[in-house]
Amino acid sequence: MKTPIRVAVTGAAGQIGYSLLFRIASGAMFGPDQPVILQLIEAPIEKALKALEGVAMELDDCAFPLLKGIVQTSDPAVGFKDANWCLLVGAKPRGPGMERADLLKDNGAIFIGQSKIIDAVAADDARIAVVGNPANTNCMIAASQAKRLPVERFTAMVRLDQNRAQTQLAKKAGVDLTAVKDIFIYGNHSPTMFPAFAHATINGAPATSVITDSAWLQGPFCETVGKRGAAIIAARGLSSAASAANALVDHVRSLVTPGAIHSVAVKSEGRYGFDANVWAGMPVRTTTPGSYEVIEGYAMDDFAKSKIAATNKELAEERAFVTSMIS
Ligand code: NAX
Repeated sequence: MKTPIRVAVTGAAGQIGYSLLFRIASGAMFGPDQPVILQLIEAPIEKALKALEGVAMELDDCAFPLLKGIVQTSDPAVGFKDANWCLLVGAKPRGPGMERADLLKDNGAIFIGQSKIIDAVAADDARIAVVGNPANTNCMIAASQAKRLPVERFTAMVRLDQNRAQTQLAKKAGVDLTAVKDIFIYGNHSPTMFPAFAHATINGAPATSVITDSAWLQGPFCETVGKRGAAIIAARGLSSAASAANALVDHVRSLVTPGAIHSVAVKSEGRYGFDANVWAGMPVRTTTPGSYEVIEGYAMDDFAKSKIAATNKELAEERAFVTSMIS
């Protein structure tokens, strides 16, 4: 039997957690022959820990053959101990009347604390994937605290946006979803993100030669993808959860599958016109399990450049709000 992978998940009793944990335990994230141990971390709140107990009971009741253990804790030092993957889903939500800067600072404190502990106690090969919003900046903050773990191990999720964009292109073209390839998300996981349709292909042809309505691509397409989270809240009364959990399964699965090409928010290092120190969505190719290289060289036209400039501006502003916390 393979050695189990230890997967730490924060916010484990939340909405996303409730869709995510069962997929991990069933083998969807790491494959059908890879055992896992779930290390579930919740905020030190009685109600959350009680709910976590219930989730762990349900995991038990699924009798997943690959699930070799469940840790339940509110202590990150316990939850992140020897973890190979740290999935940072838990975050403070934006409350009524709360300023964006305050949200960034409150979450900054959480991600600084968690990252210091991850850096101290997680496995040597630990990888960190951030979902809790604002995901890109939380990831940047977490990476800023790492002394042992290299920064490229810290990624934030833009895969939900990629999946949304893929579906919208397929619907517009009237083709099967699998016909759409190479649609990548640049920038922030926020309405400013840019789904770079000019590089996408549909049945191997440029998407722009199949969908010739450029006003739709530049307008409603970008808007629908960017504002999809708000549309789900308006319809469901709750934010995206199952699709977000599914996207995290895809994010990690692609990162452990050599050759996979997908969108991930990584340290920009100045690529594609982003500030060097922000975490921005861009295309990557997985090299070895857990490692990737950024795919460079996609040409950007003036429209793409203006979209990237806008999302970069937002990321730079978010970084500026928290600079004093991380320097
Ligand atoms: P919920 O509010 O249902 O769950 C969050 C859970 O995190 C709660 O159970 C809470 O007790 C826990 N938590 C809070 N602080 C914690 C801490 N310091 N340590 C451990 N646990 C902690 O939210 P949910 O719908 O599950 O969403 C989680 C996060 O994902 C939110 O920040 C949300 O905005 C973000 N999202 C990110 C997406 C992305 O694509 N990057 C898409 C979906 C989602 O909106």
